[in-house]
Amino acid sequence: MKHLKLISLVVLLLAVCEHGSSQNLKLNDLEYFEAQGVNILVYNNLFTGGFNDEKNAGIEMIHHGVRTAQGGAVRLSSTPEQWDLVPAISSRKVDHESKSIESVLRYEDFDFDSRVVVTAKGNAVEISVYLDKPIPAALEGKAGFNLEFLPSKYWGKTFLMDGHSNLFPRYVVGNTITRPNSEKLKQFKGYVTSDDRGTGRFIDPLPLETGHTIILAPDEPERLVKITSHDADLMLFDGRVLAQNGWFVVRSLLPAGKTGKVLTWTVEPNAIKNWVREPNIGFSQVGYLPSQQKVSVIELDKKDKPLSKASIYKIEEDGKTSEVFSGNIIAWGDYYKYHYVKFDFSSVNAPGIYYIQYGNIRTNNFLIESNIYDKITDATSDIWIPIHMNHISVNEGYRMWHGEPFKESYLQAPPNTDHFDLHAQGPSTDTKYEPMETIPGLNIGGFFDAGDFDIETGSNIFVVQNFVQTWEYFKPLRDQTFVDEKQRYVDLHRPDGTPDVLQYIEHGTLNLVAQAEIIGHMAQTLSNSVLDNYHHLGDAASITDGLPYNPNLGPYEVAQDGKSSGVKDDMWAFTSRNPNLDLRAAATFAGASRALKGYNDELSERALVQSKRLLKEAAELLVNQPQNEGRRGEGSADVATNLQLYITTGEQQYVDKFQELIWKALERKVSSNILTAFHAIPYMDASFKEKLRPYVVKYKEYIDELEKDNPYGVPIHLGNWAGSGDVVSFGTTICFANRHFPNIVEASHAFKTTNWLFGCHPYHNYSLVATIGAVRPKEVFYGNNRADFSFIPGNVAPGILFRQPDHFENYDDWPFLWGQNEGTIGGIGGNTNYLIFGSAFKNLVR
Ligand SMILES: [Ca+2]
Ligand SMILES: [Ca+2]
Ligand SMILES: [Ca+2]
Repeated sequence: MKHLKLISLVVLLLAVCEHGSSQNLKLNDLEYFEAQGVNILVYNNLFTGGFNDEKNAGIEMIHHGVRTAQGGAVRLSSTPEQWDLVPAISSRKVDHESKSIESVLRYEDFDFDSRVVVTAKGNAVEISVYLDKPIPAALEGKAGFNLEFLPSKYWGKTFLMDGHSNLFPRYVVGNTITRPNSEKLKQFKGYVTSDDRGTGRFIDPLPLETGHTIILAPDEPERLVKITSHDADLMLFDGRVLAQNGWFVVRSLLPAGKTGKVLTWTVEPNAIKNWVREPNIGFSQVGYLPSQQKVSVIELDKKDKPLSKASIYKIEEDGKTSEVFSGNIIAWGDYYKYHYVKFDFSSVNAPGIYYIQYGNIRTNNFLIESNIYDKITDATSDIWIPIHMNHISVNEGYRMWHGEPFKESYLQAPPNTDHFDLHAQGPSTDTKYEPMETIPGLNIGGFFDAGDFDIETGSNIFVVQNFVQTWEYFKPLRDQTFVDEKQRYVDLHRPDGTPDVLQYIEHGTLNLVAQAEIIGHMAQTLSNSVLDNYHHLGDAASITDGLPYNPNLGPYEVAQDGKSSGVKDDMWAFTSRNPNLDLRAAATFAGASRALKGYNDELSERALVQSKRLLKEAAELLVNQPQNEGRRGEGSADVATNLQLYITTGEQQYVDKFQELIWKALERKVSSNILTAFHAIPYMDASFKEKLRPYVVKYKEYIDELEKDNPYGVPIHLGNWAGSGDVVSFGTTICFANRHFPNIVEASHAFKTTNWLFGCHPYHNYSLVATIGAVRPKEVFYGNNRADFSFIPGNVAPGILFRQPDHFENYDDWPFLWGQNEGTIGGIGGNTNYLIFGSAFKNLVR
């Protein structure tokens, strides 16, 4: 007995030691610091140019499963904004022996290098900044070390600065001063994020508190972090004072005139003892058809021990619940950070209200019913899409979503202009308009691009194409929207006798035809000319003053007749001619002309005229511009364009070109090109379909491969914009594959897309489509109402964003990360693509 006791004491001691050491941060093989419940990443994700500061880079902390801190770096302001300068990480050295990561941060504009060394010290990291040369004079009092904390995880919680207690504010009520613009550092490419209203001064936030030790959230163990610096003041700022997407910033200035180790912080995140992340039980929030396969994918902490069984409970009419099914948990395996198991409850097929019980976790309720998918596109078609109609007012009940935007039309963008939304005006205007001259008449029709308000011509072409395709394949007669182009007024939930999709085709075509007629070809974009109204949040009609810019007036001055102003707020038309864009427009105009015939004959005719003209001119331009030859016919869009041109004109040259391109494209990548081939089937002879068959077999192999790639069996995109769009395309492709080749591709695969979109995915189990999902859709999206922490119904979020090296996330209390929460109108991830998927899927279910 004594002997036994001794052994158990040793076991106990070992367990204690192991537990104690598990709280120490280790530098793991993925090159970040790790303890159970704490990950500290050191430039695993880098700051990028272009849209800059997406709050996704720098030194980051994933604290009990949530990425709560990022942006750790030498920064040049107290509360860096999206277009403030970011450092390049010119080197990064990982030293497992000394448990440290050393990086060089460089600001090219100031020839300024600093070295940031992060070293594990027990349960903390020490962050030190080294300088070989003193900071440049221009950066004295400006260069500092910052670390940013996610407001939605800290507001309402407390912090202690040198023992003095305080609350993180729910909303910013700022302490700011203004200083002369001469003291402000340049922003990215010289852009300016705010309009100083002629004061010549910029806003400089003051710290909420200053001290040497800050303890964040001592009242919330999951969020508790202690930061200490003996050699510098720690200041706490609220970045929301300058921009709604700002974070709480802890900052220390770097000392002037010093070299060597100039700053040291100790950052000690609390790790909850024996913390294990709660299982994420993925299932379709929209529910299931009685007959369909029903599989929950459960995401588990690798330290979690999977249970052997889970249950389904039914909710009866009297409110009582009873277990109706208990089934085995089947292991799938590891995928990045977590372990995945599956729970198949397909045998539960009686209509009713249910929930899943896994251990002591009870999910919210879901339905099994034959009509659950009937309404999956209604919010998108009735609400999201009309709210994104430009150059028109949109009303809903008592609420005006927006007034009529951009009444002053657009100015000709001057030559050689770079644009913050990734466009450029080339060396000439390619139009009859003088630089900065108003181009009247462009303020008609079209759709807002996304969370911003510009007309992206390329994506508006997709949009009209998608509507035409929806109309021609599915003829949706749904009419819930009043659209009056003469009144320039849209009223939601007011049927007007015309199918809404036809009105959306009309609205999109009106802008594209106006571009072709007025400019002579397609503009790249109609977009903001100044950054300070590009990030606009609020009514689109208030982005500009509605008055054309008059250079004879002073800044902010309005002409006596009230018809022009000196405010430089007019949007610009970027008009460099791109014959490939013109070709795509020509194809789309032809489709729009077909759809509009009998509804708006005049517009149908104008679209056809422009289609023929652009087709002819673009073809000539492409022949005469050898530099374009390489581009022509290379991309997937060109394959689709040639198909559309053939459908429209019936001309042999287009079908020849299409035939030449499609097989090459399928050889290159079957998964991204086969949908175009399916769309061709009705227009080709039987041999085309036969020739396609082996590629469909290959596509089926791709579908099967995905089952091994990840536990959800869908294509998971790991880029900077999350991949709902790919999952939607995947579902659409399956629907059409099943339509043409039912013996090769079974309809059941299409449910992988609905499952993913409606809740069966990593990180959380909320539906990624705003308001779709009986009980728990996501609550916040990056729409143009994001400052209200809200959503526009029917929006599809890009969703589950991957952060290097192993983290998936989707914030549902913080809308401002576009890569996870924005919705777009066209393009790959566009909500009009979801309309096609939903229509095709409902057809398949029927
Ligand atoms: Ca845009
Ligand atoms: Ca209507
Ligand atoms: Ca104006």
